[in-house]
Amino acid sequence: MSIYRPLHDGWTLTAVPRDAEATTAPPGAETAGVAAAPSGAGVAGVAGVPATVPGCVHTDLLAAGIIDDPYLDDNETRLTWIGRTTWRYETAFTWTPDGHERTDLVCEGLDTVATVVLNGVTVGVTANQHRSYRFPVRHLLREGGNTLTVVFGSAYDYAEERRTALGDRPGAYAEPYQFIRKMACNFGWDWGPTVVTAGIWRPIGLESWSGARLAEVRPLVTLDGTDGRVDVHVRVERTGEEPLTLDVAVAGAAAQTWLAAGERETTVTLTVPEPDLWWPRGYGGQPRHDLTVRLGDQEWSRRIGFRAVELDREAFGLRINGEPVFVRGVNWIPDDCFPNRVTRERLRERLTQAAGANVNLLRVWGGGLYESDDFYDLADELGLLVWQDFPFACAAYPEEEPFRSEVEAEARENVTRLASHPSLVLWCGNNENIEGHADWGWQERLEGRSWGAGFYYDLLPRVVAELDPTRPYWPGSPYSGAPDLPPNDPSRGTLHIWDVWNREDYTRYAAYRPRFAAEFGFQGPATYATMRRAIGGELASDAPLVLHHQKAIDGNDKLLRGLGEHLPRPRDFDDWHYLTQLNQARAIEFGVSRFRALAPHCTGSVVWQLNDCWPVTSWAAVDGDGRRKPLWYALRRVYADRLLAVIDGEVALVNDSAEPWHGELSLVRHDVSGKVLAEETAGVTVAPRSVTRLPLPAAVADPGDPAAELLVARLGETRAVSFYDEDTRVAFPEAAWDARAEPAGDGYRVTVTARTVLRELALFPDRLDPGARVDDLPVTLLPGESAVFHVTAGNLPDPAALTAFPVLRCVNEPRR
Ligand code: BMA
Repeated sequence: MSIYRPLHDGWTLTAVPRDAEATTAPPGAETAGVAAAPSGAGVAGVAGVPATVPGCVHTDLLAAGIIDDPYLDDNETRLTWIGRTTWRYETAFTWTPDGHERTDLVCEGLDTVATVVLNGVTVGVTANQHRSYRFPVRHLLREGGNTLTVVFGSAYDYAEERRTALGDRPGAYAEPYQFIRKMACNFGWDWGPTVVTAGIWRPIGLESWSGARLAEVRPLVTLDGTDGRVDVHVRVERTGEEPLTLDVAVAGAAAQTWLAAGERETTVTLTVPEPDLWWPRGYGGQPRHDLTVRLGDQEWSRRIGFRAVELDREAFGLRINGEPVFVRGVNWIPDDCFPNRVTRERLRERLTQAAGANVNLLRVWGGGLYESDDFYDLADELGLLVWQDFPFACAAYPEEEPFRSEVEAEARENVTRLASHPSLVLWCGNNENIEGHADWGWQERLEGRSWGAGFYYDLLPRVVAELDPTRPYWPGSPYSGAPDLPPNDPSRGTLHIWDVWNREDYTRYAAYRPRFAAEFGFQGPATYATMRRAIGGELASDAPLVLHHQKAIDGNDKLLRGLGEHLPRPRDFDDWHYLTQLNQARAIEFGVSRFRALAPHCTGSVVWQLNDCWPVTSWAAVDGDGRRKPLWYALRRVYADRLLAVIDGEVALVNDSAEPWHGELSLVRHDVSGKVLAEETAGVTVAPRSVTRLPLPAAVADPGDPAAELLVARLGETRAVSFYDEDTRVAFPEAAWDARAEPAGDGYRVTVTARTVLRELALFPDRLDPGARVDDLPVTLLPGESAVFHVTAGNLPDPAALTAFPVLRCVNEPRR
């Protein structure tokens, strides 16, 4: 029986003064000399701090009260020395011989430039956050007391030294993130702070074993007609040459095989007749089966799902089990700058939020990580497809050593580690590096130096083809299908749309006919409660601390410019917050509804971005404290199975469900007082998984006065209200309503009855209680109509505040 013993206790953390580094720092670090020495006295004093493992320096220093929270105010700016310091983690443990032949020190994740020392002997020197390491240490262990030390050199020193040695490479940011195999966005991004971490970020422990060990299991699952097939590739590590017996079983199928002396690898194929298939959500269930591999008393087990993946490379169309799937996706970034804090519970909450917004795919973006096993396991459970970028983003990457070997090793490890997950349907080479090389002037600056092409076009596809031919590989995003084609061509492959947000009004989305929109986004501030928690002092759009939590170039100017003629100019912070959040939601609703209406020419929409890693104004739908912004509610609407949208004189009926959508389509033109001016009805049937576009009949297409009329379209439960002109030109009456709040269930029920038209009535209960949430927002009401909001909250001292400014708002509310 192998024995695993975590080594998570008794750790301390010490800053190593620069003059003491020579003996402890890994090669490279000592030659750098570029790093500014951090304020000497402070660093020297950091010694013997209790440390959490798995964890990182920032969270340890925070827990010890040595630093202020990097996520609050502008504390970030005073903490840059952490990434430029050498850190020593140390623990002592007792050990007694356990009778096994081998004992390995297993490090599941070291961030990043690490020297691992056991009882004074260096057992490993590593520099890749994306890999795990195993060191045989039996010969170094002592009966009784042992010490384990992991010294982390400065990530900056390492990266800057490689940059000097290999020559600089262009990138979207000045930081040297492409010169170290570490989560790139840790060096700061246009939504993330610069908090360059170090630490033992994943579990570490001792594993003892004898004879043989299951070193690697790589199940490749496909369908063979209606049968499920799994090729289980097994690699063992062994100390002797006795024959080994392997037992493999899944869903009632089982096989036994032997490894003869000297053999270390084998493949067992199991066929399961007509298994229930795993489907993405919205297409069927997510049945999973325990796949077990036994070697003696060791057991490896994962839950697999039977499904097949294909990618139509021309359209960039995903087919699962032969069925084309329109991707309703979101981009995923690391959920915390300190990924060791991202627990399974937190991932469950975030992925459930994605599923709750009717999302069916997460794209794990290349500036982040290969995520944890929990992430993919939850995606399997929830039926969320996963597109995984290899971790390269927004820069030219050097292909010279040590990077070539590091990239190959991390790719091999992670392709193997994630092979069992039915949710994982695509490997992608990088984010925007092919585009950067083609379109952002990199070629001149590279002067012939390597930029990553060898990774994206050769190394990575070879690794995927060798280790996991069941999954498609795509060299990058955006990408048009061949290296010589312009990468960001809307008519081919994947497209990133960033002229909207950076320069153009969001109505420009209408000019695009993408085959697959893999990134497009629009910013909005975090929820009020999140901003209030993270930012002390005055909340004003131009307050220095508010601006510190905005990392995009000219971000706040773009937010204001983006309001265009859609919404009025804000007069104060409350307006700014409400209107820019609303505009974010509208912009994305506008884009997504158009892209969905273009199906099947368009095969997917992946909104930038689902989540945030800290409290910030960003493109996210869920903010850094996990609160849902108005965009989240908009995604839920616009990604619903059934979407009704009025687009350019047509009604688009999108039915992305397995059942036909039929009923009576009602189209009513009103004036802003609610009076019916024209009415049309038509019986419609929209076939499953299809889009029907009907021209608006003239009576409802052409308003008498575009500034004073609106159109209500309805089919069954689905209703859409649209105006004939932008809100800033509509002659809205001043909003009037009757509202009451009463306790209900675990919170309050707020009923609002409109006396006038109420344009996008929304409730923001987090203004009163940071824990309060509302079930839906916004809703446009005509006079006489009512809306009922359910607010989940503790005890509010004054529930009536739920019915008043600034909690309850609409676009045409009375001017204060
Ligand atoms: C794309 C992404 C990210 C970035 C986002 C917003 O380029 O790939 O790098 O955060 O746009 O600018």
